Amino acid sequence: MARQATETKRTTAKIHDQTLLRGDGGELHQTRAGDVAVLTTAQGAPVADDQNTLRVGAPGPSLIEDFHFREKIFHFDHERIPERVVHARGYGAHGYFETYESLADVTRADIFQRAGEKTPAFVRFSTVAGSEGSADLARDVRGFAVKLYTREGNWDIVGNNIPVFFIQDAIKFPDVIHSVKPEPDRGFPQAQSAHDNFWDFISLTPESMHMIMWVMSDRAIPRSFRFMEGFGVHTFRFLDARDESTFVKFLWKPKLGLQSVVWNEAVKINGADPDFHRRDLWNAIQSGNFPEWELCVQLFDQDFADSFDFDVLDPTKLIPEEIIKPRPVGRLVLDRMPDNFFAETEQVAFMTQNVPPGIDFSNDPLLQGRNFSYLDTQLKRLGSPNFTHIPINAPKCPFAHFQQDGHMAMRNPVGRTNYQPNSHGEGPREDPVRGTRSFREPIDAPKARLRPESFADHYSQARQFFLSQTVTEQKHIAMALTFELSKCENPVIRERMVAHLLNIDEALGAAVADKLGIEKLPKPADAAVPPRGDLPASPALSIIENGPESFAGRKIGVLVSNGCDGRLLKALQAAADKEGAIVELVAPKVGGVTSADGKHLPAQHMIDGGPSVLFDAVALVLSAEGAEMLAKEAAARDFVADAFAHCKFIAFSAEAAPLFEKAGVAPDADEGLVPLDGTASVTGFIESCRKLRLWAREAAVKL
Ligand code: HDD
Repeated sequence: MARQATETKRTTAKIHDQTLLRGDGGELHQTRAGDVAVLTTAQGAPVADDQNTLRVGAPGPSLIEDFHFREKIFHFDHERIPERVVHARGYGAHGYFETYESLADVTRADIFQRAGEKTPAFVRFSTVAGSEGSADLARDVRGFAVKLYTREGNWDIVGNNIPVFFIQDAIKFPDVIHSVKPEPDRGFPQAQSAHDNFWDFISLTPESMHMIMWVMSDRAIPRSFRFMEGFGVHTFRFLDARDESTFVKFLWKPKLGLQSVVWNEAVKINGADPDFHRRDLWNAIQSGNFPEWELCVQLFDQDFADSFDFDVLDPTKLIPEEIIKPRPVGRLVLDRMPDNFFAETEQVAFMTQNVPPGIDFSNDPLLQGRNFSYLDTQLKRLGSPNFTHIPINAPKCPFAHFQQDGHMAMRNPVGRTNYQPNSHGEGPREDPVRGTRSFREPIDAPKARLRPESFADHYSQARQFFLSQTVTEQKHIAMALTFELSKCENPVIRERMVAHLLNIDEALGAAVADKLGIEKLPKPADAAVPPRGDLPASPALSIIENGPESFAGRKIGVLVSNGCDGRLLKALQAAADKEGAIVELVAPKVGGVTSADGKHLPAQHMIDGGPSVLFDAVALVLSAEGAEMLAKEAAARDFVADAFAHCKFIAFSAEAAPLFEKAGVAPDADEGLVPLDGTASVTGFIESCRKLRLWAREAAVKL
């Protein structure tokens, strides 16, 4: 029996005024009807029905002539581009760099010529090992890539939040990355270094030991991108107007100080909010709390390089800040989120070889290899040599060249001339004065596959890093190593790692071995050269020693219930505002609570979706019934127990006692538990929070 086709009810805008709208890249075409844009195909044809394919009867076979359907599905089928082979998961923001003072005495780089000059910037933070959809709090290095759109071309500082690297020669990069990525036969683990392949490679690669100390420290589980340092890692060169060279290392220092989470917290954050770092940056920028970093430089000459204990071209070594004090030369402010994640954050192409005149490379073999790899990878990922035509990658200064054609060419040379020299008198020419020049370094050396002997000490700086940590941080390193190695199935790998640790610090090696159930300590690993004696501790290497001066930019989660003390909450909010901290309410139900004085208080979280791991400190402002009721809920008990176990400061109204009891926390256990007995006590609580954590509690909670 023939079926009656149902005519779909739809709104078709009447077109009064056809205006052609062009996006930045000229790629968007929309016809407009008054204020209502009419849906069109990519060719610009208005669409009448976007709900049903064109078919014969209903139901019936679809017609190949349905060009709208074909175009829509064709485009959808091709939406994905290859994710970055490393640093796939990332998040970016726009901002600017402001130069503090002229550095004309050391570099002719235009960005450093004029005090107060503002240069547009785009920054992408990332994890290294995980896929694009992996969780933010993986234990991993964080990428810190900065693109500065200078008046003399784009300058990319493609750095990490760790100042050293796993390997000394770029030829080993595929190996270290293969080893950390999911194992090829089974396709797991995702975004984790805790598996045999990684530790197998590492334990066979002693040059990675310094980096391993950093990656096993809390640096690898940062609380926020906003509270991380960034490092250019390699030694670069500044060149002045006469092409005289000064060596330079680049460091980014966050204005809000350093902060990390603890591992037990990281694991829970990944479940509660896998986008924790993204959301944090988004919220901060959208609410006008623009994160800021100072760019610092460590400047030194060849004499220093010759006299320093280690080779300045070895990317597994750093120059302690106590030896060369970083000099602040400008600030980076992130103040705008991209309009579109894919167009900007995904398509941005960072390349170490993007340097403007006045900045040059050193012979660091890792940097030399990177300069090849970053251009190559963009062709694979973005699909065309014209990736510089994408607005996020295009320079913002005038540019002129004869590169033409290729896939997706958006701009080609205009006119007859597409070569030079030419006799038409057209087109751009080189400028030996303004143009990029390299440092004229005389090199007289054999062509060979060599590793400098000066790169051979793999343990001294690893030990220096370890000894520069507070006792708390040292403990976290031991716990991280134990956890990671406990996930290795092969005992040989575990023992081989312990043999390296014994060279870094005997007590560390013994503690890890004990937890791993290794009864007889292995012989310390053979070192290529005997490690130096103890190097002086460098306090700059500790996170705890370099925390914030205030609680600004941090977040307090307040567990509230119906009938709670509204005045106390108001006082807490006022004190937090004064400090520059954020308060979010966590309530038993979506929608919020009503305080004792009858006011409705909207909450940002329901208790099951707002665990205490999402906050830097917590408060419990409850009525007696509220506390009784919440004491029966696992999520509320965990809220308190976790905040306590993670050494957070906890403020509470007297009525909260039953919840404490059921959570197994004594309300007078230590000074990190702050009773709120009036509005004055609120100020004391906020002041305590400046320390971020009560580390003294850690021994008691046995994290
Ligand atoms: Fe790399 C991406 C940082 C060594 C090859 N790298 C990439 C990103 C960062 C770094 C932050 C992400 C950029 C973005 O957000 O788009 N990489 C580093 C640092 C290194 C380092 C600090 C050592 C000091 N990298 C390194 C080596 C090689 C690469 C030795 C290859 C020989 N890196 C790449 C790459 C990536 C990349 C494959 C992937 C996506 C991309 O470049 O654009 O080319």
